Amino acid sequence: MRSDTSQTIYRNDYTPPAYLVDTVELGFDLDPARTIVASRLTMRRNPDSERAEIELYGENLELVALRMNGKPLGKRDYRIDGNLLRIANPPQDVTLEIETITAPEKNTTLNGLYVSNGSFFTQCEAEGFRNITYFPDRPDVMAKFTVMLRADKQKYPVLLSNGNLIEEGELDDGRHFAKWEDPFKKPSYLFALVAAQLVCQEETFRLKDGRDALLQVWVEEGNLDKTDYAMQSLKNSIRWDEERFGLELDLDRFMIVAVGDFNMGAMENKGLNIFNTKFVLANPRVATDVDYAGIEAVVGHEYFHNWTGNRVTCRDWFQLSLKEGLTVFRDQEFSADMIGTASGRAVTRIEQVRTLRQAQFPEDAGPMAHPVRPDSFVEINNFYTVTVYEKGAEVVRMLQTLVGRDGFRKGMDLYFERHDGQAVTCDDFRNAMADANQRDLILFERWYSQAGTPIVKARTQYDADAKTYSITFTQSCPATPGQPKKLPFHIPIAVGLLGADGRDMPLGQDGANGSTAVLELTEETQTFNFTGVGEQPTPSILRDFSAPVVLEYDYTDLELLHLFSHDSDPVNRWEAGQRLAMQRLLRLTSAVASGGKLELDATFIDAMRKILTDDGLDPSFREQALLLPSETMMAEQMSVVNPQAINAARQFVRATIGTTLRTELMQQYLANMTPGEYSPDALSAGRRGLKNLALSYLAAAPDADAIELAQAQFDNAGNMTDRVAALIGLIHAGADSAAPALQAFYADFEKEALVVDKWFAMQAAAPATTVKAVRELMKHRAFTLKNPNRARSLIFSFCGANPAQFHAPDGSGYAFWAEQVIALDALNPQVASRLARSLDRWRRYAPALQGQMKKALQKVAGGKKLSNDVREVISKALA
Ligand code: 0A1
Ligand code: ZN
Repeated sequence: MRSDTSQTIYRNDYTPPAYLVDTVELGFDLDPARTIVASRLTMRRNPDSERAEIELYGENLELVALRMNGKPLGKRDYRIDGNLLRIANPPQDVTLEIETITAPEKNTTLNGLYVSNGSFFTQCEAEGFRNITYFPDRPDVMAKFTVMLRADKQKYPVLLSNGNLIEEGELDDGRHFAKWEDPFKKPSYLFALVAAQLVCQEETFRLKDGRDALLQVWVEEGNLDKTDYAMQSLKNSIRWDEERFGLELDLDRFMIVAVGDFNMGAMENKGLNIFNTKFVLANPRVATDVDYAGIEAVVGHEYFHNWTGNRVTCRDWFQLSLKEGLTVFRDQEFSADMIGTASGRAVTRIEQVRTLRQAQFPEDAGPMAHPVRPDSFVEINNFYTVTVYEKGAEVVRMLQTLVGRDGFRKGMDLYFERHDGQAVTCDDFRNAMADANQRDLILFERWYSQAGTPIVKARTQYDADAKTYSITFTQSCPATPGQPKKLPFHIPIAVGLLGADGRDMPLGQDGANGSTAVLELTEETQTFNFTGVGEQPTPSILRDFSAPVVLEYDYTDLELLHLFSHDSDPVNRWEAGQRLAMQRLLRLTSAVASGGKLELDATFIDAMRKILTDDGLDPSFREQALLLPSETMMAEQMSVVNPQAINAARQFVRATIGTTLRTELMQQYLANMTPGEYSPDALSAGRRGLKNLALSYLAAAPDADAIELAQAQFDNAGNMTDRVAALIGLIHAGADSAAPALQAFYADFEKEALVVDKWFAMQAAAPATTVKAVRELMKHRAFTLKNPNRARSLIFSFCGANPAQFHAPDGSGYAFWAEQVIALDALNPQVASRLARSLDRWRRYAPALQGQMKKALQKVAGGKKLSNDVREVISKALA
């Protein structure tokens, strides 16, 4: 039974719950076909509500019994309307007893209680708990949970839930039980249970206040050799939160459980984090440097939610960024601090900027554009977006820039002092920051309420006689759905001025400290003056990417080259290189389209050579500086997107770099080998990154030497990072040895699901892989749509990471996409709905492609049993 609940929900319609829940006792008799859930709720009227009605949400449940204060309720005592069960005019204090039945083995949505590889898991955010039992399933209802689990002991030896284990024992018929109690009140979306055949790595860890906590990482038996890094990351996270924010683990026990079927990355359930295996399992044989970094970030992220999300939670789902933006910011800072070095910090910042441009800016300019705090939604699961997460983190970062690092800490302290144990709003967070720092942050609210990426245009003027330099900024923001006009944003713009010698000039400007000034733009147009400027400077604007905006400034090539060589701010140094590259890539794209001659100037090549060979720079920074803007980023710069021309232009630049810098690339390849035992530390990973980028440029202009190099690396690789890089090199070079290498790779790793995912993903993204080839790969025995990681590895990778093939002029890519969205939707709407977003930007393509895309969108829209998830995305795309 899928109830029709496809109405739009508005933020302004929020009303407090009529009844609050103090305690929840849950009893589970776990059975894959028929799980019986008994719930006992103690409830009381909410003094802050006028309404006298109990409202419980329930979906896909069989209601067996309902009792209020001991008396069975009959059909006349309550109403069920779609997913809402209402009891009118109940007494002041109520004890409800509810018995329901669900069939976890039939649940392919991975939302609520489900079975993965024979074991039970739950996923309750955002509204999954209502698939387990009837409950006021909204985040502002916080209650204390006690959970009794009963299950077959042999099949499910491990029984876990939130909080502390208070009792366990045997039952009849080979069953056993475990009783768990969570001492903290929490919203239902943080509930979790696991009943499984798992083993754990565990450790006791001394907290700052002297208490000992038990830390556990639970995995399937064969994976116990892959838990070290997750455990280490967990310990680092606990220490970091104690030191940076004075926040301690509030439980005696903290568990991480890995599951192979999971819709997202991981989930911060109180004391029982459930993770996609992708973000837990690692050893050098199966995981890449990127995987290791992902594990550190996600383990940190979920752990940090314990305070930003769990102790202080969201009043309603429109406030999602309250916990997500803040927690992403915290995990970003954690990862940066773990690296330690200044340029390592900058590299993490550069990667964040890349994600914003690659994914968030396009979202903010497309049909699903929404504010960091949305005003409405049909399906909340569609709003776990890069805007809520990554732009949300940028908004928090700007607050830190405005009030300073110490001021930010004061604001956080006040936030917890005021709101611990509460469900609150984004305004509450901003007010804590403002009040702790006596700052006016009223205008700053617009970052939460207005969608779209602001455009900041800069003009500069130098007066040699007066030795003054002025920068005039003008801001605007494109219209987004439902928001035709925008008001000015409060934008912190960090600025430095470089002299001809490449050094920072001391800044004579109010508020400047040292060589970088944070200018606060709050109006549409504002001019800032610098005094005592002895020579015409080169402006370095938006240092450290101080705001998520598009900066337009007419830099000359000479100025960009100057910044690329000298800017003391590594992020802007990188940015100058990106601008140089982007100008050329766009010019070449037009040349490809018009059949013009393709040429790359020596100036650009020389600049790349200089960075590549500058041994004074960290390898990881050099890698970033040499990476070209992606095809998606290029597409965002064009008024009419031509995917094949973009691809050809970018390939031309890559091949030209590969040819003209051959000697230097080879030198760097050899100089950055990391012999000896593998270590995922930032320095070694940076060296591997630069070495493998060199390899990829060499393979972009393949000669026998390059192919031999890739083959040798593939054959001798001592870790997955090098193995994958070599294999991609062979595939992209179109080498004859690519097919046997792929075969060997599969044979070596067929038992490692996460590596098989890589095997599919590499092929899906390869330039020569056509729609037809993807359809063939779908027939492979290891392929299944039911496992989200597997579906993502092949289908999402093709639709997202292979634009030239996906946008095949005959529309075959789109027809494939429509089929897969429909097929996935029947199994798992959340996953289908993410794939449905692939055509968000369809209106920006040439008319012929647009027509094909529209047809595919309409085909999906015509689907009879479409989920709310997919329907919302598709109807917004077509609107
Ligand atoms: N809160 C989790 C993300 C998450 C969201 C929804 C999920 O299921 C629909 C699962 C996880 C996080 O931010 O890590
Ligand atoms: Zn999160």
